[in-house]
Amino acid sequence: MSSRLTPFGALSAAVVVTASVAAILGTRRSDRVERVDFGVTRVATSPAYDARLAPATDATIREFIIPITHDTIEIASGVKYEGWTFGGTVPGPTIRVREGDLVRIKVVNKSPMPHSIDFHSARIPANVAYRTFMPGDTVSFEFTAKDPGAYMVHCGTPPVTMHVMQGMYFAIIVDPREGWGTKADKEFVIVQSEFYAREDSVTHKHMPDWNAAMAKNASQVTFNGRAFQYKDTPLQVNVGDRVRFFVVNAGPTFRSDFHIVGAIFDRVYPDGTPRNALERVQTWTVPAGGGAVFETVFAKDASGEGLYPFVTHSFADAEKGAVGIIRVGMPKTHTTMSH
Ligand SMILES: [Cu+2]
Repeated sequence: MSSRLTPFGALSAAVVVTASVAAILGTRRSDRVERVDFGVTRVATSPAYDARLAPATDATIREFIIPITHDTIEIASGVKYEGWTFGGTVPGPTIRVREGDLVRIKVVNKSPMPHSIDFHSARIPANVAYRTFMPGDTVSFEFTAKDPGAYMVHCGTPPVTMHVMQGMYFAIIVDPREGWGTKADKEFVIVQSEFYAREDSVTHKHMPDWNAAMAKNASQVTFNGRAFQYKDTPLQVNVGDRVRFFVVNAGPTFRSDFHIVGAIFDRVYPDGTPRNALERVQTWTVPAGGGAVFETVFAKDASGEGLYPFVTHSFADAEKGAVGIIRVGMPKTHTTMSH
């Protein structure tokens, strides 16, 4: 497990500047600055994209350097795809901050074509911060994270469908200032998205299929960028754990009807805002471009030790890869699995 860095684990390798240095940088002495370079701290993707999250640090100023690169990704077992990325993985690393934090973004376009970035968590003039910029160029902006939630970040360069289906997205979580109201034992990020891949008959490389995208005929629908990866490598929790899922749906087009087979969400926060709290929910739809927080308890006498598929209950999409397993405790058998 040691090789499976969590996004948080990755962040721990980042430079955290203490108050005295922050003073040199011109910030208030009480501010702690955290600087993370996505080019240095990549998310582990083997054997599966590491979905585990840990709490945000106590920094109040968050600086993120985000390189845009074109990289080979694996969208299903053995299916290599020439993707476009934030930080070299699809999705890119999760950013986690707290309500009230100042978030400073510097995006470096290291790819051979124009791109941009769009934070759904920011209230900011889009024409400035989200402008398309050229290869070799950089765009920098900052915003205060005023709205708690689970948000999509993506490239917004036209045609947006193409830039998103190529892999340009990740999640940003803004923790409420007062916390989530419950203590989660485990937290996971799940980014749903779909691919429209076509194998070139000569090179056998998988290429984007624009016509399939316009016809909404996805080749794969994935959680965290690779079809079925959590069926092969389940998310592990313990009996009795309260588990919080941050679900962001990158699309570009499909909805995510998020559901756990054998469990009921005791809380759902549409858009990840506790003010939107719902109770006792079986399935909740996360729209393309949206996010939500889901909580359930795998209690000993209910949803205890066993295997629990999580799916989009739009089942044609689950058949294309948007299904995974939560393993609670260490069940001895897989024979009851029907999903
Ligand atoms: Cu782009």
